[in-house]
Amino acid sequence: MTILSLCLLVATAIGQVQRCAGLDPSAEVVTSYWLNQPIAIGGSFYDPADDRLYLSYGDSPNAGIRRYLLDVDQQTTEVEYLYENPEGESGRGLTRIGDLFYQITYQDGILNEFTLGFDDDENAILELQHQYAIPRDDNCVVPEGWGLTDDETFLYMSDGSHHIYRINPETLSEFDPHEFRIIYGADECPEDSHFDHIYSIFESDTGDRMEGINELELVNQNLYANIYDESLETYRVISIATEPDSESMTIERVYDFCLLHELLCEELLRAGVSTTCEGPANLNGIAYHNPTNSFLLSGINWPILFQATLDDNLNIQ
Ligand SMILES: [Ca+2]
Repeated sequence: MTILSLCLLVATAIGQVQRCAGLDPSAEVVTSYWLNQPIAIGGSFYDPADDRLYLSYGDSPNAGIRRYLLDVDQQTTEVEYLYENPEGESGRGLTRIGDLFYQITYQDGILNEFTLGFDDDENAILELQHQYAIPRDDNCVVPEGWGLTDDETFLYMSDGSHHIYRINPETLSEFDPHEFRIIYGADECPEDSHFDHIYSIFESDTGDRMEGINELELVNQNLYANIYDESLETYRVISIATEPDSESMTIERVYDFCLLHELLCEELLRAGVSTTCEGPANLNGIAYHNPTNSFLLSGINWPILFQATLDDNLNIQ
């Protein structure tokens, strides 16, 4: 798919779909890539250190972590299989601080910590170093694991509510995964578990809570998040200017990427993969691509990864 054909597809899609108003004027689809196999993406980030896109995916017992090399010319990807989660763990948010990779899992409440290594055949793998419990707040909320990102010091986790939880990785050893597994959903909470900080996210125009905070990406103090709702047709990405220790944060901008789903349908029809344009919907997975100051966006079981610029004035280093 060329940039020109993408432009034509944009025009076609706008004409055909009434409910989709098109891209935010500041957003532009740059290109796209075929994934070799659609997966239920739960979290993603791009690592400039090795020029790879890392994806955490799947529900138990088919969860894991893969990484992809993007072929700009062929608009394809080359995949490496880094880790398979054991049964009981569903892959959600994924990020890296220094040499450590972190994956949050879903309702089992586990934060996995890995280092990158190699197997006997010199294939890259993620080696599990520790498992921690997701810490809980003082009000005895027991969050699920949804999105995960970092600012190179702290982890930031979402749980599908209007909260974002800041976690200091240096305190993770205080959280016992076995304790968490046993009392998940119980009425009593331990007194020694807490988050470093909890943010509440509100809509700027109404002041309402923004529920469904999903996959996260923190870029230069701007926090981006996919928004989930039960309609399974949500394509919104919000941006928030973070203030480190404020208790509440207001959404600065909402990007509607419904057009990406229309582009996806067009490509599936063109490739003969689908004859109905029905199928995968929800946008999920947002990763900042440093070399091009753009974002890599995909969805749950989308076979295509889109690359888009969101804002001209991010001025990201
Ligand atoms: Ca991300």
